[in-house]
Amino acid sequence: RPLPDLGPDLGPAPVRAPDGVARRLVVAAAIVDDVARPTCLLAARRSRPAELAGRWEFPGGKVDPGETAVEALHRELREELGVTVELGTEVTGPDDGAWIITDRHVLRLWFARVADGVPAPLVEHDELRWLDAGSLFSVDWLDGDVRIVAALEALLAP
Ligand code: 9L3
Ligand code: MG
Repeated sequence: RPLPDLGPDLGPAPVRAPDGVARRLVVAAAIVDDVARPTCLLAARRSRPAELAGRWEFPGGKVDPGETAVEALHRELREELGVTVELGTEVTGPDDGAWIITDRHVLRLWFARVADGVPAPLVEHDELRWLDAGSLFSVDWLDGDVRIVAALEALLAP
């Protein structure tokens, strides 16, 4: 069945999730201190749009036309946090390997380590916080990210 025209916000290359709904592909990073033995990860508090402001997420954003998912992730982290990263393994989810995060977005997530720069909330965040296993749920995660955080909890070393 052909993919519907989703309009400019969803872009030209939507992904069909297992529920049959076409969604825009979003990529994000679980930035950790050590990809081989992570003990803490970086959460980012959104400053926009208004309906998401104050909620916490894995930094990242939409894949643009002509970009691969990994290219988009490097671009987003450079734009949003001012860092260069080295990617670790992908954190696969239950939805064809990805994570449905909203009715219009499906997320792919990778472990990452900062290779250059110091993360700063440059564009669409107003605070960054390193969270360890014991404080993972001390921030108000975006609804779609909550089950990903829960999955990562088991992967963080004490
Ligand atoms: N989103 C959810 N969790 C995330 C990210 C990076 C994004 N970890 C949602 C928020 C927006 C949409 O995906 O509804 C697109 O994200 P962005 O391009 O505004 O960062
Ligand atoms: Mg973003």
